[in-house]
Amino acid sequence: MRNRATATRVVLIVWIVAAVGGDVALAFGPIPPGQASDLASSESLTILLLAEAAWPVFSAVLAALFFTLVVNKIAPPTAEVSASALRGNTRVQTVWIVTTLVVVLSIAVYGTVALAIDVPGTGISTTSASLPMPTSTDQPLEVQVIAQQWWFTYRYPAYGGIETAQLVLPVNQKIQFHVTSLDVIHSFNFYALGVKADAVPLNDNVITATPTQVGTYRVQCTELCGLWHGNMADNTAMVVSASDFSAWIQEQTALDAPIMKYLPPYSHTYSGSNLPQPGVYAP
Ligand SMILES: [Cu+2]
Repeated sequence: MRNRATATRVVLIVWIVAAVGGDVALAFGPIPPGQASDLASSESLTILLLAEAAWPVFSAVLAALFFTLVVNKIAPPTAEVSASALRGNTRVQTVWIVTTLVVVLSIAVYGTVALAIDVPGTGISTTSASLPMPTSTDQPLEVQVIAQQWWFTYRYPAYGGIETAQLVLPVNQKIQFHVTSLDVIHSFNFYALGVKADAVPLNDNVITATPTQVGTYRVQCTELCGLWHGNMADNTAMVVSASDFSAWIQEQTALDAPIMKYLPPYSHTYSGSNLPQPGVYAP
């Protein structure tokens, strides 16, 4: 019986150390998707908070499992214990109800507030914004993502609607992605920016994020879209300085000049005669 009391205490202490230690480690560990945009940062914060709330519960379950399988085996209780031991045990009931209430209500309040107020980057809408204006950093730069079997192309309506095969974005500029598809359902995933949006034909899916770290990133399709879905990824998406961005835009504008007359006018969705056909480009 004494062994049992000691073992209970040891399991309890190990659980407290694991719960606190794990939560501290989480706070300092790298949490996906990272800090490459305001949206990614807010997603990382949400994941961190959920993990911080879940880890003590998860480690308590492991501790209880250990107690049941090991301690009960080595130092069995003298009398049979059943759930009836909880009846009338006000302390256990209070701790149980208050703890779960606090955990669940905190997560609910945080989630509701984060959704209700426009936390930078969480603004996701399916309504179309008006067509773009020349940009400043507080005014979003519209960038269209056009998915098609099996590649993404991008259009920059603020710069004459040029179309490119590579995604380049200016750092610290609010980007309003408009995601659409020309054929089947795809999904645009710019993981590092925390941006993931379905690309659906005849739909304009809008998601906003401000990239905050210059770098080279991966974008990929995350919706099975046919034979070469697995190849629908690009490791050369870039976030660059404002001056590098305007140099790149100028370069692309020059490259696109000969084919601009074949491009359909910029639109939030493409269909029918507005849908670019390969034959159009034939000389
Ligand atoms: Cu795809």
